[in-house]
Amino acid sequence: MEFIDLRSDTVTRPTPAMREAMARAEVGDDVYGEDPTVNHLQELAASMLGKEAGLFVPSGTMGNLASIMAHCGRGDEVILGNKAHTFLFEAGGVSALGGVHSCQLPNQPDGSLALQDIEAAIRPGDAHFPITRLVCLENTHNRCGGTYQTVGYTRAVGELAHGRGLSVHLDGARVFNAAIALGVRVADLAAPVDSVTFCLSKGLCAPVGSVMCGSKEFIARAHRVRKQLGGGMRQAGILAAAGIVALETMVDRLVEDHLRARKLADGLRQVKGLKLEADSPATNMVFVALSTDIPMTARQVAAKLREMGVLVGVVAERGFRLVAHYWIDDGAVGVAMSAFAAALE
Ligand code: TLP
Repeated sequence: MEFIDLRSDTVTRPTPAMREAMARAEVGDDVYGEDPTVNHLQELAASMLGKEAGLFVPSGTMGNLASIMAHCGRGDEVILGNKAHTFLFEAGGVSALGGVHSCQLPNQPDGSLALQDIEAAIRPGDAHFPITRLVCLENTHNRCGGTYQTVGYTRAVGELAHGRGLSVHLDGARVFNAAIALGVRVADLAAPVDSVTFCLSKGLCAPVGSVMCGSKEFIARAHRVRKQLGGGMRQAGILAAAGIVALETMVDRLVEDHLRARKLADGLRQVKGLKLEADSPATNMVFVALSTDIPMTARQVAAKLREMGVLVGVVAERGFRLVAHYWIDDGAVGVAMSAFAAALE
């Protein structure tokens, strides 16, 4: 059965144009810095993000970890949200592999960290405490509903952090979705932060990879960390070639995913037994909850949907996440809505 896969935008397969570019890619040994396609991708990414340099890494998880390790030494502290992907879903790599202590602040419903909470969390210089080094933001914010942070907010965090001698890293796995939703340049969202990781392998549809961007000096440090983590990939131009096609052709179309997510949300709002936040979705993610009168768990409903050819993410006992992406068209949105109605009948 051909499934309609709404579990994530990570399930996107490469387009025919990407496969062609991959087949033709010129390659070299990237650990020696000699892969022309990787170099091209890194330069293109850095220029789009408005940073001096870029570094191709196998995943968003490695990009965030390598960034935090390049900013912090062992025993230093990173301030992040209690719903941050880096805190919840990266297997504790920051502490397990980086030796970096984390201070989790409550994410506000829109995914932001309150400025006064950040201010209050910065440690005074006292030998009892770890040294606060870094603030991490996430844009769009996955677990807060695919919400976006504005340029003004990001700037305010940058000013606060820099004023206190801290750096800022942005987990921008979906920062292009944020830029498209806000109608701003992605470089404007990245300007206030010292480093950003964005993913090629989510809504942008490339099969593998993320790019870290920052100053030349930061990327030089990150390069060493990537090697330590085993992320030196040799003839990685095969993968980078798809990333170039992603950056050149897949950014502007993200607006279609946002429109389809809205259509899906509006349809699901009409299904008895489902609840959605009034202002959702902000971008390409739709979070849906089962109302209390439904005598099934999300897992049980998801199993019924699967039988009807629809895959959804189960994110809580009674909660789902559905993500619109390149391989979800209007027809798929219609099928998913009908499947939910049938599953809850
Ligand atoms: N997120 C995945 C899952 O891990 C939850 C998904 O399906 O959304 N930052 C953010 C904000 C992410 O959403 C993800 C992946 C990552 C980092 C990690 O990227 P990868 O999977 O490339 O390591």
